[in-house]
Amino acid sequence: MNNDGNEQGISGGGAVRVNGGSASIINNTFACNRSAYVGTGGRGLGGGAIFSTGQCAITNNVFYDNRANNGWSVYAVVSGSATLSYCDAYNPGQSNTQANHYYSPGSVSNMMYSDPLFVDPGHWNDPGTPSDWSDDTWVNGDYHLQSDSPRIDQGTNTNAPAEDIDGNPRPVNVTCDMGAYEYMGQ
Ligand SMILES: [Ca+2]
Ligand SMILES: [Ca+2]
Repeated sequence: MNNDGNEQGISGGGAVRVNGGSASIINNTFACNRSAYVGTGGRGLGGGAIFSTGQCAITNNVFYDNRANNGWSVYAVVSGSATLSYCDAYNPGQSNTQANHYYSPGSVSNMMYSDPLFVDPGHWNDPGTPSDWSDDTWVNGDYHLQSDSPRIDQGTNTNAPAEDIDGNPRPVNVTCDMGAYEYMGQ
């Protein structure tokens, strides 16, 4: 799954909202999703890419430039209910910390917080009104990994889909990459 350029202004979860139950979210690329919810009393929730009230296993994903008041990448409503492993979370020009990207997760392991080096990151065009997202327009990108991407061979093979989003066999070079696209080499 490749989620880019979504906007959610109602209750959080710019790309994915898990309402209770359980979900496995594996080998996705979430880019430039935005959750702008501000609730009663101005208290915003968040989850720029994922907002969950259930049990989530979140593995081998790349989160890039997702925005929210809390949990730029993931907001877990039930404290400790998200198991995060082998993911990269990066917002250009921001302080890329676990606390900024993941609100109230459970276990967090094998995480990275640096530029995944996409071929061409998509972006929002803003006509000079940065506080208003409603007038921005989305420009598609190319989320294949560059040859020197630090996300190549950094995922886990456990439970990873046997094909990437292009239908190519995964893994290449023994170990799965993070994100929706396995790097195919030359
Ligand atoms: Ca704007
Ligand atoms: Ca690989």
